[in-house]
This record gives sequence, structure tokens and C-alpha cells, in this order.
Amino acid sequence: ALLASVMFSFVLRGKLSGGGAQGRTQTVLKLAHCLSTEHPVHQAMEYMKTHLEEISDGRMTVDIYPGSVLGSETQCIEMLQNGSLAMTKTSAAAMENFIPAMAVFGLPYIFRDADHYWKVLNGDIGRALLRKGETRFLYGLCYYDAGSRNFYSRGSPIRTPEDLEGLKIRVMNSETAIDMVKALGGAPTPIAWGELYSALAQGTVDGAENNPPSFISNRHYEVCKHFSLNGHTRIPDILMMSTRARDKLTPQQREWVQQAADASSEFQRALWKKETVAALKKAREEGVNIYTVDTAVFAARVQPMLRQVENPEVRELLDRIPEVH
Ligand code: EAX
Repeated sequence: ALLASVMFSFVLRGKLSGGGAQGRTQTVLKLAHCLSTEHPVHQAMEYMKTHLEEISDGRMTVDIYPGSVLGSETQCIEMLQNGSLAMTKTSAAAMENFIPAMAVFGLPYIFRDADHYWKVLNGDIGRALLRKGETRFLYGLCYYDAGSRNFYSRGSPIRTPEDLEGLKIRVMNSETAIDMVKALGGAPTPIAWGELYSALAQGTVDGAENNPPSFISNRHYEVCKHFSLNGHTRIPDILMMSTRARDKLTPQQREWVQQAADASSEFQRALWKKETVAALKKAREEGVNIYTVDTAVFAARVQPMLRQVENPEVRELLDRIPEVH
């Protein structure tokens, strides 16, 4: 035990004298987002922070403000644009208001499975989309898995599109999400993520749609006891940086940030699978009924919506995505 503690203090001292920010300025990047600290995407951003401190030898760090404390998803994106915030995590859905081509991710049933989705994200299409916001002060660093989204509800289950008839369903701040819920027969209601728990509790909406980890980490299972595995969309999360903040960094610092982001994306992708399984287990333990449904019936209902896409960039992506193998 003595030897162990001597070795421990040696390692600790070695670290402190070598690392830390002693005697030199430390660059601190401010990152705000809407998720709870239990969410796997928050954990990925914590990982990114630690990794950045390590590879920069303490010269850079990130201050994370979770839980919508600095504003909604859309407000955070706007803060990136005016330079008052360095980074945010946003859903690609909220990004369609800033980068129209991002709307492609909000279209239902366009990916064959998680593997196809990641091939698109990590391939030419995904990489080009991350670069598209630069003229609007938005620099995409990496994607995080946000799984597939599913309907959940308070009163009665949603097992077919007919069950959505007359139900008010919370959607993200996205025209595509609004159109999709309409196409399926529901009444879409945009509400910020941070306000959704109380909207569900008070019955302002009858249900919502999301992935299992989000359903669990914001405790929506306390109110909604029906969760359908209909998997209508796979909309990634994006770690976004303000070009105004990025322009102030040295090339070396930019590289560290990118490296830390890439490492966190890889970390998160593995964590996500585990957390999705754990979230569904937790939901069952909390008395939530989980339904396997005929997804083909949902997919059939949204085909007209897919045919009606007008944006030429989105149309082109819609044609290219099935070709990715
Ligand atoms: O993951 O607002 C939403 O539904 C988003 O998915 C949010 O970032 C939680």
C-alpha cells in the first residue's frame, strides 16, 4: 500500500508539473446545450473536454452549461452566430432553419439501419453537410448518434398512424418534423426540449417523439406510459462551433479541438448503443408499455411527403443516400 501511494503521488506530481495551465494562459471554450447531464451525448461532450485538456497539455478546456441554462437549442445556435457562445450541441433538425440542406435528416425512413446512417454521416454527404454552415458562422465539428426517433404518449398507445388522429404531438423546431407528423395524421406542436416535461405533465401535448435515452434522461417516462418502436427518423446530433470563436484559435488549437471532437464522436457511438438498451430496460421497469409496430405502415403514409420535397439540394441527397453502401 505504501509503494502504491508513493507511486500514485509521483504520477500525480509528474502530471501537475508537466501539465496544468500554470504560468500560461488557458483558452476556455464555452459550450451550452439542452440535455440533462445523464444523457449520453452530454457524457460525450464531457469526454471531449477531458480529451482536449489532455492533448493540449492543459492549454485548452471547455466549460459546459447543460440543461438549457443559457437558452433553447435555437437560441444557442444564434449565440454561436453572434459569437457570444463558442460551442453547442444541436439536433440536425434545428439546423435546417440555418442550413436548409440539413432538412434531409428530418425525412422519415430514409436510412436502412444504424450502419447505413453512420456510413452516410462519416462519408462525403455527412462531411459536406458539416461544412455548409460556415457562411453563417456555424462550423460543424462532428456528429453524435441520436438513434431513431419513436412516438410516445400519455393516454393511449400509438401503434398505427390512425392512432395519431387528433393527438397533439410535440416536435422540434423544424418544418420537416411538422410536415411529417401531419402526414402521419397527428397535430404537430413545436416546443423547446427544456419545456417539454411540463408540457407533457400538464397535457398541453398528448405525446412526443424521441430516442429512448432522451425519453429516460428527461424523465418523460413518468408521464408517458406508451412507447412505440416505430423508428420514423434518424436525426443526428451535431457538435457545432462558432466560426467567430474558431477564427480566434491558432491552427494547432483548431486541430486539438477537431481531434477531441472526433474522439468524442467515436466514444459516443459505442456508448449510445449501450445506453439505448439500458434506457429501454429502465422504461420497462418504470411500467412503460413498449410496442413493436409495423413500421411499413408508417413508412407507406409518408411516401407522398418524400415525393413532394422541393429543395433541390435535399432532393439530390435523397437520391444519393440509398446509393451509400
Ligand atoms: O435529444 O429536442 C429534441 O427532441 C432533441 O432531440 C433534443 O436535443 C434531445
